[in-house]
Amino acid sequence: MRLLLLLSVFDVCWAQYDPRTKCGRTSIVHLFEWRWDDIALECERYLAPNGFGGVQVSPPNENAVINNPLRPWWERYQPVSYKICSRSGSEDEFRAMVKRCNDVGVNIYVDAVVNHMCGKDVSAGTSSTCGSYYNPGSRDFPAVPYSGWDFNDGKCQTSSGEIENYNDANQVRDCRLSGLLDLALEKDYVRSTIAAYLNHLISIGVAGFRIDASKHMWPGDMKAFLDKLNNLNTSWFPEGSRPFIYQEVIDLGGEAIHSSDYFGNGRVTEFKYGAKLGTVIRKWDGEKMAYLKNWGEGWSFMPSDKALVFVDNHDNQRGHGAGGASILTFWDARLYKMAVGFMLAHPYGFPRVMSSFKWPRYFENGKDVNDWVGPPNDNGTIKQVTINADTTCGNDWVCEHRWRQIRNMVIFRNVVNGQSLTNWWDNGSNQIAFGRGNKGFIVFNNDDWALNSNLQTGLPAGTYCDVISGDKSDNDCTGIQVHVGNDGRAYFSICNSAEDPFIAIHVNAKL
Ligand code: AAO
Repeated sequence: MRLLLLLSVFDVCWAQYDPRTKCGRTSIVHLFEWRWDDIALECERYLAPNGFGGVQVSPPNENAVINNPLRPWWERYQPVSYKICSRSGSEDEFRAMVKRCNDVGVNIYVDAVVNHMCGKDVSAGTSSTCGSYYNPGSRDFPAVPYSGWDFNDGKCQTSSGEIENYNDANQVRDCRLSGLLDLALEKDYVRSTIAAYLNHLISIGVAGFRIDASKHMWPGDMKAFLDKLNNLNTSWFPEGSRPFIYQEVIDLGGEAIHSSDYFGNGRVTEFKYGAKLGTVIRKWDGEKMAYLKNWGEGWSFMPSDKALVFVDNHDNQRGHGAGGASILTFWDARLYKMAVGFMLAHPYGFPRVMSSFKWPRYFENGKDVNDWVGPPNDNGTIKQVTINADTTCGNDWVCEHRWRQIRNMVIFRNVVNGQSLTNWWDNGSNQIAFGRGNKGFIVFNNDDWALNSNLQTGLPAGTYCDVISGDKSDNDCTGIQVHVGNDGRAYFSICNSAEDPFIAIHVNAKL
């Protein structure tokens, strides 16, 4: 009886930190700005067969249509109602996607924008993705409904009504983030309205939420609406499953608000991860890959079981948010693949892979003047994700998650799941290697000279297919082969000019 009680307490505690992925799947992918129809197809044709655990989707609710600039990606962060009705599709299309993805064991996580409504200076009218009327000037959102009482105008203490100083936690939580009308989450009506929106999504079958701009809400106010959430839909999840919660909090240190303020509510985005990993792999500030030996809490990151990690996100890949110039993206493909490979091989945190669209990046005085450009579209309608003969994507969808090196490391992470980091090796510079128990081993050469080393892999003897340079198909390997001896050692040779200067082997790619 006491054990049972203990177990159930443990279960309750772990609840909102658990992504509830199926079949030992250990990562998710953000399909930024994709249409629901395309996501449904991708779950069936690619994500499930390759072991992806879930998808973070763009905000599904109705938003302000912005025409100046013309349909920027960021208009989706300006809600006008909680109708499921966006450029990605209708509620029916959303429901069909959730069902089709759940049916193949791929979870859907919704980007929930609940800190605010649209910008205060957006004109009143029906320029919205579902045609609902709204009037930001008078704080009127009848399609919710919200009115003046439901916003923080009276509570904010700055003269501009905007966040002016990130060292003042009150401002950050009670004032407007770049003009966005700040909801009064201390009110039960607002909390209940948000919970009703999220519960609607839960009833459809979503598995959890990325909570946008969490830093701008009081953790206690968030807890109040999170406590109102229902358990997940039992058509796909075990009875009593709680929604997975990961909160977007930017904490690079040096501000009033800390990630740890939010641990009680769920996981938190670890922004130091991508900023530091980018610095190391670019070899800036005297950083070396050898220093990654104590990566994770040893780098003063949050505890691993609270962290949601990523190399880049939809903001910092284009200079929004935080992280700065060190952030690696698909634009720096060679280094990016190493960074994502490292993230997926390393046990720290729960990882999210980014999947982007291409835009006409153009720098003026160090700033990308096209950082606003929205997804590939025809007169505003988002373009389909077409698939080329070589399995890459067309129509300017980058589909990093389909790059062989990244897809195979998603699989690697599933294969080594539960194994601790073992057999660390480095040359004191930028050549490193480590294993995950007796299941997998990875070697990087980011130095300006060749790597030629005999290393302990911890793997059973045999011939393995390197999943970075190729694939195992039938009993053949289209890439480099690695021979592990009876003593577990193998000889690795990686030229510094190799297309991808890293090698990864695991027990499911043994020939
Ligand atoms: C748009 C227009 C605005 C206009 C507004 C209203 O661009 O000019 O005023 O509409 O009409 C996205 C876009 C915004 C867009 C918004 C609404 O990024 O450009 O505004 O949609 O359409 C802060 C928040 C963080 C937020 C991030 C962008 O804390 O929550 O800004 N991210 C999320 C979403 C994002 C979205 C929103 C929130 C809003 O992911 O896509 O905005 O829904 C410091 C603070 C950070 C702060 C940054 C940027 O960071 O610490 O908390 O992030 O500043 O303001 C170093 C420091 C680092 C610092 C950074 C930048 O790296 O170490 O701490 O420098 O100074």
